[in-house]
Amino acid sequence: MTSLDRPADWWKSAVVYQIYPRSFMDSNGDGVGDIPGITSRLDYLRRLGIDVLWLSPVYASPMDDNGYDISDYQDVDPLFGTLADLDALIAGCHERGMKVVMDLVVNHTSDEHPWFVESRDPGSPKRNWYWWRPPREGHAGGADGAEPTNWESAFSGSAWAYDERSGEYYLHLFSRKQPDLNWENPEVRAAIHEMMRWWVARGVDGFRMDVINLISKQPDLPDGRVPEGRTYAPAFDSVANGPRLHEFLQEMHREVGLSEHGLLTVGEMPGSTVELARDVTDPARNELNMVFTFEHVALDQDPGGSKWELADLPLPVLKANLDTWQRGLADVGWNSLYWDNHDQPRAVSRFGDDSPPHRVHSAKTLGTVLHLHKGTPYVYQGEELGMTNTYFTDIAQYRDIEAINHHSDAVSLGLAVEVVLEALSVKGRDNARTPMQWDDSPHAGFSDAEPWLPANPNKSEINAAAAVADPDSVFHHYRRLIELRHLHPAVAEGRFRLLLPDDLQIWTFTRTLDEEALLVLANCSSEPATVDPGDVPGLNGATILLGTHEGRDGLDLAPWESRVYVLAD
Ligand code: TEU
Repeated sequence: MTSLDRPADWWKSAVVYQIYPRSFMDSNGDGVGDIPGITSRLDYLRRLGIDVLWLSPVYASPMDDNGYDISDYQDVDPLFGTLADLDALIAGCHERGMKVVMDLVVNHTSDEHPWFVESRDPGSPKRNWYWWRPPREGHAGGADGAEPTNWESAFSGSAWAYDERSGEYYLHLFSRKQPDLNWENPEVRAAIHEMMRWWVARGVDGFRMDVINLISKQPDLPDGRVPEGRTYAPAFDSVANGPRLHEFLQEMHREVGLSEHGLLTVGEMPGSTVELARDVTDPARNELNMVFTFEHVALDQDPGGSKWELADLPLPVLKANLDTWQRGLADVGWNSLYWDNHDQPRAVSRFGDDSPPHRVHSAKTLGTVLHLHKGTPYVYQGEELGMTNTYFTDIAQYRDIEAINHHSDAVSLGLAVEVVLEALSVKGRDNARTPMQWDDSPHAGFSDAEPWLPANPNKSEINAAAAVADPDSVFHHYRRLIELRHLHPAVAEGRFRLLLPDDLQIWTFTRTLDEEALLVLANCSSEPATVDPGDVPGLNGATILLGTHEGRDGLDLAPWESRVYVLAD
């Protein structure tokens, strides 16, 4: 793949499909998805019309966090296949005009990565490749409160692990088996740039960068504010968006040739703001193309609370947040657009209505609203089928380290088990990680063997085979949405304007580019809704480009009905 095949800003009119390899397709009957399995399904993805595959990690890993703990960046884990299998997948994509984006997990490695194994030796030149610190002054190593800072890991407990042998602690913002790399050390940065160039030379078309705004830590490692009733302070508040973040991103851009090679780059940035995103995605600053903000996926929780403290999400709040990002990056930078991924619950269960009468329409309408915003849309595997949460009822059903650690931590702090399980059932990451539902066979066509996580029983109704065969399915609606983006420049580049911001049911906005003006009119509620003619200018004489309810038009909208209009000149 040459830069010819990656014209400038190609990713602005592209749609990205995220694959979680463990759960997409198993080709060797071990119950775990793999790379040859993905390759066997490329024609399905081609039919959907997506332009890019984002692969969650497939690198060598002890799988403490399902691959986000890497022990060799330049090899594929045997669970997923071989480097040759990956080359075949990349070639298969390129033959079909699709590109491949790899997951770059360089805020931390696995504790089984040779770099860290060496770093454990206090005398090793690799000691300063990680964050080693002595116990807090006046405390004996390993004692309560002896951790160098009061930070909490994202997976519960302290973010520091004590190493008896060296008498020091190492930092891990995620699990103990995910020690943070010290990006202050230029040797670390050079090694990562070299590894990225190696993948570019293998033909990959871009990188999704894991928690990339955590790589620059506040040099004095300040303690954080401990919320009431908690032992530790949320670490992200103390480490996110550090003083050298932009310097490190610009250096990476230069050393790897991110725009020279026309690569798609998107940075996952928990705690990122519009202001930060404007700087990071401003092409004049040579950092990244896009960021993943977490603002819109943190609105259904108590403000200042954790994701487990559930809260209602009135539609105007969600509309306002996406509108803020649309206006914030209207003149500089570029937005990413997503409802879910491998860390978030299923979109239709969270933002739609997954009950049988409304699941299909709400899945379609969520797609319409998101894909007609300005930015690059990301479709998470199964979203194009309207796959739902699984709603586990017992902690024994969970496989995700975040869920398992949160459960034991919360229960040990006295929270009622049923309250913890309720929050896990609607917010747990395993909801996104059940096998892809290809058909209604025992393991949903994902595998011939018992999967690592059981398939959602609703595979009998919700599966790709049925969806592809049904022209009115969520699948074909997503296919038409993607087609719309490829055919109408206004979908990619049109100026965004939100209408009726305070309406509790209606989400409506326009996209305007030169002579073309599009209007999206969506009822995002499970009750009928009506709009006043005055509220939606240009509806008279407008033509429906895509609707969820065949043959309907006018001011009345059925539950979860949406229409995309091209407005008359
Ligand atoms: O996620 C970062 C992150 O912020 C999430 O873990 C978040 O804390 C939570 O799961 C969602 O509320 C990235 C990867 O996407 C995730 O899968 C990894 O577990 C994590 O980094 C560590 O690599």
